[in-house]
Amino acid sequence: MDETKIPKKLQSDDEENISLISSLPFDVDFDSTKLFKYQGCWYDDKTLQGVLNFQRGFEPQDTDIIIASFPKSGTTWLKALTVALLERSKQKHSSDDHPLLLDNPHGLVPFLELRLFTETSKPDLTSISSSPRLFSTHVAFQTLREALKNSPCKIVYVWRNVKDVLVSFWYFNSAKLKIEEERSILDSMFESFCRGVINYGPSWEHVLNYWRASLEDSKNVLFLKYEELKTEPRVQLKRLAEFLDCPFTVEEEERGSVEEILDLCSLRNLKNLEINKTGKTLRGADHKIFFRKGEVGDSKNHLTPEMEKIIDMIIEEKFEGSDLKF
Ligand code: PAP
Repeated sequence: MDETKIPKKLQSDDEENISLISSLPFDVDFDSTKLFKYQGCWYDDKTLQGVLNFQRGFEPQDTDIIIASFPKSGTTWLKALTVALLERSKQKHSSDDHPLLLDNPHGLVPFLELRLFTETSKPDLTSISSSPRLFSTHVAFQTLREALKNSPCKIVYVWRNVKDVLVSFWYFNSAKLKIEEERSILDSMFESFCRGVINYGPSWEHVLNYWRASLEDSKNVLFLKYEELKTEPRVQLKRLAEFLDCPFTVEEEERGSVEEILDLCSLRNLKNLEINKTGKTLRGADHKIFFRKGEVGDSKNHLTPEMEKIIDMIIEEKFEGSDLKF
C-alpha cells in the first residue's frame, strides 16, 4: 500500500506503538508466537497494538458498561445475559427480533482491543446505538483502568477455574484452526499457562487484579464466577441486574422474566440458534466455536492428575491471602 494513502493518525498510532512494543520484554508461547509484556500482562503484537490504541484513544462515557474476562472464562454467556437484561427496558420485541436472535453475543458487544481499536486509536463509534454502550475486553485491569481515565463506567468481570479455561482454550484453538485436538498442543499450552506466558496471562494475575478492584470499588466493579453462574443462575443474574441498575421488579419475577432470560441465554438455546450455527464474527471465526459443553470440571477428562496437581499448586500459592478458590 502506498504510504501516503494511510491516514495520518493511523501512521502515527502505528509508529508510536511499534516503538513502544520494541522496547518491551518478550517471550514466546506454546505455538512460538512472540508475546510482549505490557503493564504486567503478555500480549501478542497485534493484540497489543489494539490495546495501545484503546488506551490512547478511548473516550469513555460514564454510562458505558464493560464486560471483562480472561479468555474462555464465560465471556459469551455474560455478554448474552447483559444484552438480555438491558433489552427489558426497550420497546417490546416480537418473538423473532430480539438482538440475540439476530447476532452472536460478540457481534452485539464488541471487543475494544480486538475489534474496535485494532487499527486506530480513533475509530468511529457513532454507529453504536445501544444505550448504555456495551463493550468488552480481555485486557488486564490496570490497563483498562488507564483507558477509562477515571470515568465511572461499570465493569463486570467473569472468572473461571483455570483448568477448565485451559481445556476450553485448547478446543477453541483447534476449532478455529479447523484441526483435530492434538494432545501435544494441550501439553504445550499447559506449559505456557503454568509459566503465565500466554496471551493476556498470567491468568491468576488477571483474576486477582479484577478481584481487588471489585473489593475497592464494588459500586463499579462486579466480580462473577462462571461456576456460580452455573450452580445458582437466578441469584447471580439478579446480582448482575442490580449492579447494572436494572433490578427485576416483583411483577417481572412473578411473570418469570428471570427464567426467561436464563433460558434465552442458556448454552443449549444459543448454540441452536441459526445465527450461531451458521454465522461468523467480523474476524472470520465461526460463531459456533464459542459454544461447546460449558461443563464445570471438564478438564478432568483431559488433564492428567499430575497436570491438575501442578496447576492446583500454582493457583494455591498465587491466591494465598485472597479468599478465591476454584
Ligand atoms: P471467549 O473469551 O473467546 O469469548 P468464552 O465465551 O469466555 O470465550 O468461553 C467459551 C466457553 O464458554 C466454552 O466453554 P467450554 O469450552 O468449556 O464448553 C463455552 O461452551 C462456554 N459457553 C458459551 N456460551 C455459554 C452459555 N450460554 N452458558 C454456559 N457456558 C457457555
